[in-house]
Amino acid sequence: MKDIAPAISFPAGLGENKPENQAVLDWVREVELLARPDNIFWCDGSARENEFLLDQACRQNVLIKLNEKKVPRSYLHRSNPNDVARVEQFTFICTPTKEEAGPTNNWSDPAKTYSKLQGLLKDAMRGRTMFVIPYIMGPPDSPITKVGFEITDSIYVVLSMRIMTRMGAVAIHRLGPDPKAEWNRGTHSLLDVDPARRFICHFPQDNAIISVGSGYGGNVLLSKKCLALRIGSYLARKQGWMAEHMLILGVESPTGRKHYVAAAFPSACGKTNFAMLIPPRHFKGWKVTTVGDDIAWMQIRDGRIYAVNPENGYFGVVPGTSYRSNPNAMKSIAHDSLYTNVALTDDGDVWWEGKNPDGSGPPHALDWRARDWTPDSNEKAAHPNSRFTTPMRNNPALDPDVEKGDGVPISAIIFGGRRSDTLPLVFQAFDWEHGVYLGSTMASETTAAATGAIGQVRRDPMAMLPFCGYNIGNYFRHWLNIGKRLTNPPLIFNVNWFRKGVHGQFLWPGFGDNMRVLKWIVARCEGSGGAVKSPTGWLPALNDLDLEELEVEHKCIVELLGIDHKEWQREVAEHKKFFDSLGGVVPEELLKQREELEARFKI
Ligand code: OXD
Ligand code: MN
Repeated sequence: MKDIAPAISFPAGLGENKPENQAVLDWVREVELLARPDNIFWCDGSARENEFLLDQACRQNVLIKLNEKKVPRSYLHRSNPNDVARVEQFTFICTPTKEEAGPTNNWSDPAKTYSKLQGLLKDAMRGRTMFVIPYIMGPPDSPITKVGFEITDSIYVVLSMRIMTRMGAVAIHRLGPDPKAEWNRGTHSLLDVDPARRFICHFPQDNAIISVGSGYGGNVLLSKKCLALRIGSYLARKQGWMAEHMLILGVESPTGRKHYVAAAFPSACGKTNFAMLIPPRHFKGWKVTTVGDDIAWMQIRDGRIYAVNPENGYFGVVPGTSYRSNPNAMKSIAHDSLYTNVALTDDGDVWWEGKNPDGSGPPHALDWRARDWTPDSNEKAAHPNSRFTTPMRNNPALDPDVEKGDGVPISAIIFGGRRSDTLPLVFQAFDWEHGVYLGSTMASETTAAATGAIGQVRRDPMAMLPFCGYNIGNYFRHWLNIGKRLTNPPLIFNVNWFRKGVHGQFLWPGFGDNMRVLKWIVARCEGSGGAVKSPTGWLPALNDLDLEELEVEHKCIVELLGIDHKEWQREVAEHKKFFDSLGGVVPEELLKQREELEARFKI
C-alpha cells in the first residue's frame, strides 16, 4: 500500500473550486512554483468529489475498500511503518524569539526554518497532484470559527479532512474576498516519508503551518493539532478566548436538568470513551451526549464559559474499542469511516485487539503491515495507535446543540491522567486558582499516540504539553486571567480512572461506571453533593458517590479515594521539580499554591 501516489487526471467540473480571495490565490501560486505539481485540484467538499477521490485512492492503492455488507462505504489505509504517531521531537514552534515558544516547545528560527522547508519542498510535488482544501473550524455561525486552507499532495489527507472539518463552499463563503481577512495557511507534503526529513513547523505570527515527511493524521490533518490547538492557543490568548485539548459532553438528569462538562485528558486516555459514555442500568433516565471528543474552543459571555467543538469528526484510537467499552463509537465506525493501521480479515472486514469483548478474533488476518497474522502470532494485528476517522454525525449520542455557534455553557472542567498511584478517583479544587494549579501540575503515563517510551509518568499541563503554541508560563497566566473575568466560573475537578491496587490490578472499572463520578460532579455544581475537605481538595465521602449495583469491593473504593501522605509528599516534590524545570516562567500565584499544598501535608 502506498502513501505517495502519482498525479490524478480529473474531469471538467471537478477540482475547480477556486476562491476569489487574492491572498489565497497568491499563496497557492507561490507553493505551486516551488513544489511544481503536475496539476492542482481545488476541492469543493461535495459528495461527487468525495466519490471520485475515493475511487482514485482505491485505484492508486492508497485505500482498500472494505466489505460493503460488513462496513458500508468504509476503507482501510496502511501507513508507512515508520510513520504511525505524532512526532513531538520534530514538532517546532517558530517564533521570532525562543522565549516566546517557551521551555516546553522545540523552538526554531522562523527565517532559517522557512528556508530549510523551502529547500525540502522544492520540486517535491513533481509527478503528483496538489490538492487545495478550504475548511472551517467551528460551527458556521460561531464568532470564533476560523478559516484554514491546506495544500497537500496526499489524497488520504483530503478524504480525512472532509470527515474532520467542514470543508468547501462554507469556508470560501466565510473568508470572502478581503485579502486582509484572517485565515490559516497550511502546507503539507509527504516528500518521501523519510523520518530524517519529517518536520511539523508552526509560525504563529504568520498564522502558518508547514508539515513535511509524514502521512500520519496528527502530523498532517493540519486542522487538528496544528491549527485548532497550537496556532489556536496562540490566537486564543491574543484574542481573549481558550483553545484546549478537551472533550465536551452534556449530562442530563432524569428530571431534565442539563449540564455541560469539558475534560482535559492526555492523548489515548479515554476522552472519546468518556464523551460517548452510556450510563449503567442503575442510572435509568440519565443521558450523556457528545459535543466533542478532543478539542474545545471556549469563550466568555456574561461571566460564563461557553464551548464549541471546532471539529466535524472523530480521529480516535481503535484498539480496545468494543461494544462493551464504547457502543456509541462502535456504531459510529460501523459505516462511512476510514480506518488506518488496523488488521484486515479474510472476508474484508476490519479487526483489532479488544474488538470482541470475549477476547475472540479471526483465525487469520493481514496485520497492519499486510503480513499474515494468526492468533498464535507474537505481534499485534492492529498497531496500538491505529485510528478511525468518522463523521460526528455518525454518533448516536451527538448533542443537539453541537452546531450552536454561541457554544454550550460549561458547568465543570475536569483534568485527568493515567496514574497508577497517588491520585484519587476524583476530587474538587477549592477555587479557580487552585484548579489552575491542578491543571498545571497534572501528569500521565505516556501512550502510543506519540513516538517514544510508553508508560512513563510525565507532567502534561492541562493535557497541552505537546499542543500549547507559546510559552507555557504565559499560558498559565492566561488561565489565571480568564478566571478573573468569570462571575460564574465552572467548578474544577481532577479524576483518575487508572489507579491500581497492590497487585497491579485496576481498582475502578471505568467506562460507563464513570457516570458515578460524573453524577457527583453534577451534584457539586448544583450545590447538593456532599464532600469532605482534604489537603488536595474536596473529596467525596463513600456515601456521597452513587455506588449502587457496582461490583467493586468496598475496600477498593476506600483505596480509590485514599490520600497517602507519603505518596503526596513525593508528588508535591515532583510539582516543584517540574516548576523549577520551566526556568522561572511559572506565575507567582501557582508557586504560592504549591507552597500551600506542601504546608497542608505538613500539618
Ligand atoms: C489525538 C492525540 O490524536 O491527542 O487526538 O494524539
Ligand atoms: Mn488529542
